[in-house]
Amino acid sequence: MSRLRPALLALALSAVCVQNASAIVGGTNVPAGQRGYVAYIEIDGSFACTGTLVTPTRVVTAGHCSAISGAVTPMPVISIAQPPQLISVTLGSVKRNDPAGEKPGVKSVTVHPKYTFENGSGYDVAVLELARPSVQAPVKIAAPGEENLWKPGTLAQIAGFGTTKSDGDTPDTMQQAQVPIVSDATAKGAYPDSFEAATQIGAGYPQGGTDSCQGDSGGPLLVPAADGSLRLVGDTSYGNGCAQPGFPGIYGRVAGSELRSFVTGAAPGSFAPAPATAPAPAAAPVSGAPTSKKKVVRRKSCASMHRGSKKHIRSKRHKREVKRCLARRRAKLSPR
Ligand code: 4AZ
Repeated sequence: MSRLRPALLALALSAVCVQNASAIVGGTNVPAGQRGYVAYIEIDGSFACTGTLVTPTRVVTAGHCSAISGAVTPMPVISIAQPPQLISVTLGSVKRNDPAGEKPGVKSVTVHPKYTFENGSGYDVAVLELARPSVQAPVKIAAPGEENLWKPGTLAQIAGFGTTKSDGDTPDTMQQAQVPIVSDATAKGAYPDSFEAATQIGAGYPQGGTDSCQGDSGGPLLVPAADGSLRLVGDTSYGNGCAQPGFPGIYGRVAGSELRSFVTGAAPGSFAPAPATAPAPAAAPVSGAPTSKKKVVRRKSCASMHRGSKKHIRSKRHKREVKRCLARRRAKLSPR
C-alpha cells in the first residue's frame, strides 16, 4: 500500500483532469453584506468554484472542484483530494476574489470516496476544512425529516461567482437567482445517461433562462425553512450548457440520505436539527422539462489542463501556461 500510494498520486498528478470553474445565468447582483457564507474558491491561483459555509470551519463544494482524480478522468477506484495548500477560500464578500474578504485558509480536503470514474457524475461533493473558524454565519443542511422543504416545485435559491452565460465572462459581483426543483423523472429525462437520483437533484424552469453555470460548481442550492432561515440541499454539479430549455441544472443531493453519512462525517454539525413538528408545505409544482439524450460536457480548468508533475504545478512555467490559457479563453469567449 505504501508503495502504491505515491504511484497513484503521481499518476493522478500527471493525468489531465476535470475541474469546473463552475456564475449564474439570469440572476442579479447579490447586495453587499449578504450571503457571506458563499465561498469564492481558487485552486492554484485561478478561480475554480463556489462553495457554502455549513459550519464555522467547513465549506461544502463539489467533488470535481476538489479532486485530482474524478468522475471524468479514467482513474482507479479511489478519489484523490487536491492538496489543501493549493486551495484558497474567500468568504464574506460579494466581490470576486476580494482582498478585503475573509481568507481563513484550508487545512484539509475530503472528497466523497465514491466520487470516482466508476461512479460517473454521482457523489460530486467534497468538504474543505478551514484552518481558522470563519466569522460568517453558516447555513445548515436540510435535516432528515425536512424533505418537505425541497420537494419538486419548490422555488430554490442559487448563488455563485460563475459565468453569466455558457462560456461567458465571470461577473465582478456574486450573482443569485431562483429556480424550481424538478422531479427526478424530469431530471432523468433530460440526462438519461448521467442523472442518478440517489446522489443528484435537478432544478430549473422548463423554458430555461435561469441557471447555474461554469464557476458556480460547488455553490449552493438553498430552500427557505419554515422559520425563514435557509437550508442547503444541493451543491452545483453539472448541466448541458447553462439555462437551456429542457436541461435543468444538476446539483449534488447534499441533504439526501445517500450523501448524509459522508457529509456529517466530514462536516460535523452541518445538518439542521430534525424538526419537532412537520415543516410547512412547499410551493406548487411546476411542469417538467422536455427530454433529450445530450451528453454532459464538463470543461477543464486551465490549471488542470496544464498539469504535469507535482514539481511542475509549483513552477513559474506552469503559472505562465495557466495565465496564457486563461488569456486565450478570455480572447475567444469575449470578442471585442
Ligand atoms: C459547470 O461547468 C457547470 N447549468 C455548472 C452548472 C451547470 C452547467 C455547467 C448547470 O461548472
